[in-house]
Amino acid sequence: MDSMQLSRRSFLEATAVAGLSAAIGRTDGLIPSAHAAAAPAPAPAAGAAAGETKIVKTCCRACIHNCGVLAHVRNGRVVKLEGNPEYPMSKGALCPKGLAGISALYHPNRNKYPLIRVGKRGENKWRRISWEEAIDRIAKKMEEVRHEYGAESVLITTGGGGNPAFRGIPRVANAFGTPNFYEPGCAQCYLPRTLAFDMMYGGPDTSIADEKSREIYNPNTKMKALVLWGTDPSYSNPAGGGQAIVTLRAKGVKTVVIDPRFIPEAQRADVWLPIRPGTDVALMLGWMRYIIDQKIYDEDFVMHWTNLPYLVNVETKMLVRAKDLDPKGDEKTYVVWDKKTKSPKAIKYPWDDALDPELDGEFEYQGKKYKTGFRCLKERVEPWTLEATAKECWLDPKKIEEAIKIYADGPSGVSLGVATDQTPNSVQAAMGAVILNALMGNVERPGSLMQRNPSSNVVPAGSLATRCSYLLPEGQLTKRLGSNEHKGLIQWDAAQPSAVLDAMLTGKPYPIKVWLERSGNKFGVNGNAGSWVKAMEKCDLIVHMYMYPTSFSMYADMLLPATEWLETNMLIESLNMVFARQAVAHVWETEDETLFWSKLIKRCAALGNENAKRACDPEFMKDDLAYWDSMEELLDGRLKRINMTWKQLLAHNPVTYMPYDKWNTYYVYLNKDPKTGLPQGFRTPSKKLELYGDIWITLARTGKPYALQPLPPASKDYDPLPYYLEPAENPTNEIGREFPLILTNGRIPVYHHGTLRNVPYLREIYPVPELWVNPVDAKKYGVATGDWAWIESKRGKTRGKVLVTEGVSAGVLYMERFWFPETLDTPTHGWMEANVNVLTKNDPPFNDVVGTYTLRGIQVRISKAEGAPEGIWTKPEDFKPWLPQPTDTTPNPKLG
Ligand SMILES: Nc1nc2c(c(=O)[nH]1)N[C@H]1C(S)=C(S)[C@@H](COP(=O)(O)OP(=O)(O)OC[C@H]3O[C@@H](n4cnc5c(=O)[nH]c(N)nc54)[C@H](O)[C@@H]3O)O[C@H]1N2
Ligand SMILES: Nc1nc2c(c(=O)[nH]1)N[C@H]1C(S)=C(S)[C@@H](COP(=O)(O)OP(=O)(O)OC[C@H]3O[C@@H](n4cnc5c(=O)[nH]c(N)nc54)[C@H](O)[C@@H]3O)O[C@H]1N2
Ligand code: SF4
Ligand SMILES: [Mo]
Repeated sequence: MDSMQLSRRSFLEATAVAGLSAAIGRTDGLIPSAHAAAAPAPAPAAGAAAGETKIVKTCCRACIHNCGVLAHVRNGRVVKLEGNPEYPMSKGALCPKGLAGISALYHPNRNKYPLIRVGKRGENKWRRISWEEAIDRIAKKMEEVRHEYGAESVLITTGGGGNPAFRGIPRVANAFGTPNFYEPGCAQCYLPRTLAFDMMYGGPDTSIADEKSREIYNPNTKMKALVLWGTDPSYSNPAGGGQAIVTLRAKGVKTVVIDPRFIPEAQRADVWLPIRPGTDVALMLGWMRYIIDQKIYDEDFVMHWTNLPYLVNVETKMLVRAKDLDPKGDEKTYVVWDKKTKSPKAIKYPWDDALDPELDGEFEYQGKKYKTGFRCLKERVEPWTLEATAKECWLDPKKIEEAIKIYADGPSGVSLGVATDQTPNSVQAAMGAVILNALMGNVERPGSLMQRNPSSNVVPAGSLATRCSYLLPEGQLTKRLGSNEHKGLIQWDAAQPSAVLDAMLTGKPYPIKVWLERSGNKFGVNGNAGSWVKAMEKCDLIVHMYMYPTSFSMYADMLLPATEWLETNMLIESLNMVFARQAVAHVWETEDETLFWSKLIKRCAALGNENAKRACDPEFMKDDLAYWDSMEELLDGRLKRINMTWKQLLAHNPVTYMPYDKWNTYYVYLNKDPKTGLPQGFRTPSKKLELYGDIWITLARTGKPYALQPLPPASKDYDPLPYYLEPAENPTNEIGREFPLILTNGRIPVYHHGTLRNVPYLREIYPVPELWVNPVDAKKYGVATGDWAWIESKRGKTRGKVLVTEGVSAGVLYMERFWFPETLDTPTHGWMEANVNVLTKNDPPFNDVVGTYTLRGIQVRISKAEGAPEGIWTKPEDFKPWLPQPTDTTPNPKLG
């Protein structure tokens, strides 16, 4: 990288003058001069004498994590950040994104006031308005659209990565009356895993990057092996996340890494499997086949605690219930094949010693055909010998075998990351991860990753405002775009982005007239980003709430200034502790979005929206909390669950709500259910792990267990077992002839999704996206390290800076998403130059259960480019205008 060759000193010299030049972003162009980058004498922080430094405990939020921070505040200004050693996951570490907090807070190009567009869309000309006027205009337009087209013509979206009010967004949508909410993660991030683990286990998934698999933080873990499947903890975890894995290795834990890219974890792994992108489910089926074939599964656990011995009706694919054998039989009791009597027998929960169930078999009884769940699984994995698997996944069969053997010597666990969520195999991969963990008995025992630890419940799903899908008016759920076909989306109350896009473009089944968007840069994170431009032209009002303008803002009509994390109050739970993120500064007229949404719903209620009125009524909302007038009211409301107030939490910050040893429980399924005296089992219909899931068929047909009302069936049933779908674009089919290389992506440590590309220090480290090319392909396509190359897919063309490396296999390329805040004002609006999401695919095939499209593993071609995209900044001195500026510290009476 060019910038890496410049010394640190030359960078500082180049930027030293920046404090003098109060550069004003274009968004300030029409703001009265009195408000432009003024720097009045700042007020001292409360409780500190002028000049004295006060250290305030807070928590970071520059990514989806919440690492503990000690913020040093002097004269009302944050002057230094360091890690808080009390935070159990990061233990005092902060990563570059967190350390960039000061630059982000005092960035000269923040959104400072609500702005309304005055020029044409894309001209980047704005006029300042008051919050009052902004909320009034938005609410009136929403109500107008509701009357004219229906509430469903309003779309509300957010970002998956990092929005602390995440669950509050579908709540707002439902309170207004629209079923249409989406975020660019969801079916492409985490939902496939939360869904499969919830359906099949009734407990959390094993994503390390989502702070599950908490056994990795247990200093006395009994873990012997860890499989990192499409996850990259060194880059994606709480700060020092790589350290947690290093510590495990130092204790002798062996690791297997399944990743096309030679990430830090791969470098230290016992076995690295550089899998062909998009083929993970084939590899999983291969692992299952080996485990079954070699009989190395935990037979006792599989027999007693999974539903694999239960009988399946071959014709209907449904599990057999006692009532199917005998009309007087129970609907919730399942059936096994009893070896003693050679007949199907209802088996009482949790077990019946009088029976001798067959695990693996196929039977005919009274004219009906039955198989055990185990037999169905065995048949499903039959084609996937080590050789067949290796061929499909571009791996060495011996290495696959070595990896399985490491995993099989448990206790161990498969941690599944986001990689597999980003292909149409998404839910199948997550089902595969449940099955692999369960076959080896790696469930709720010491050293395994699937655990149900208690929670304080003050921040369910990491969000202050809970989801309240019951607020959605009757009949609206069936109108949600895409979620009737892909009913798994209902778990997150979400629409499918591709179906939303279709409605926007065609006006069918109804048009989208208003779009409220609160996250960073949808052009950086949505698949096939370019497909949204035409669709957006059809919206009457597009509002963007964020901390600074992004490419998305250039297509919007109103910009609202959101608070940075150093300006926000929030409750954080980490393991057995609760922390406060507290505002340590406030600049300009930025507002916490949680308050903004509340005001918006209250205004809609005042304009006569009956549905919104219910959401503001404490009698109706009860424990789900009616919309609030201040952050403190909301925070106090949530903290009631641990008998605290926000002020008390701040006085004790952090609090340990349960001793670690009590929190760190195992074998929850064996706890006695006080009502029955029997083990409580898992939170599934059978109380067993549902590895053969007829629940998937029921979901497709009715929306159960997530829909509050029965829904019409999807066009086809979902499969009760994982199946492998070859990537639709692949090197061996027609498209592969034109676009021979496979492109995939994954996290880089210094940015969070589309964020922070405006922070000079981070752009110094990683100024432009690297395109990783294997030496074989570099030679073939005539590119060398440092060259710019064109990358083209069926959908578009963009550039990346070549890094020739054996860190990816021949035939595979790697590049991460990027956009350039410095070219917002050019016709590219910053998102076209070097962005993998110009290339990715958002059309079918989709994952049947949740509608996932393809972000990883698409076909592309490369060729040498003449040079860098025009206008982008690559040298440290280019970033001068963006160094933190002296800033107006505005007291905000609304902050608690
Ligand atoms: N620094 C940083 N941290 C982040 C984020 C960020 O943007 N930046 N985002 C946060 C969010 S929202 C998420 S979802 C998590 C995700 O965090 P992780 O689950 O750890 O996922 P990634 O690092 O995106 O991807 C993991 C690995 O998948 C590899 N990969 C690519 N294609 C394939 C494939 O087909 N199969 C397999 N097996 N591997 C493949 C990539 O090379 C990458 O190393 O990170 C969170 N943390
Ligand atoms: N090609 C490709 N595309 C991808 C992915 C990939 O790996 N490859 N990853 C997908 C995944 S896993 C995800 S989760 C999505 C992420 O997509 P998004 O989440 O939409 O990404 P951003 O808009 O960058 O993230 C929103 C940002 O909002 C910021 N934020 C934090 N707090 C607040 C707040 O209080 N108010 C406001 N207004 N903003 C706040 C955070 O810094 C957060 O990162 O992208 C998806 N897109
Ligand atoms: S990992 Fe980094 S950005 Fe994320 S919360 Fe921790 S310090 Fe902040
Ligand atoms: Mo994500």
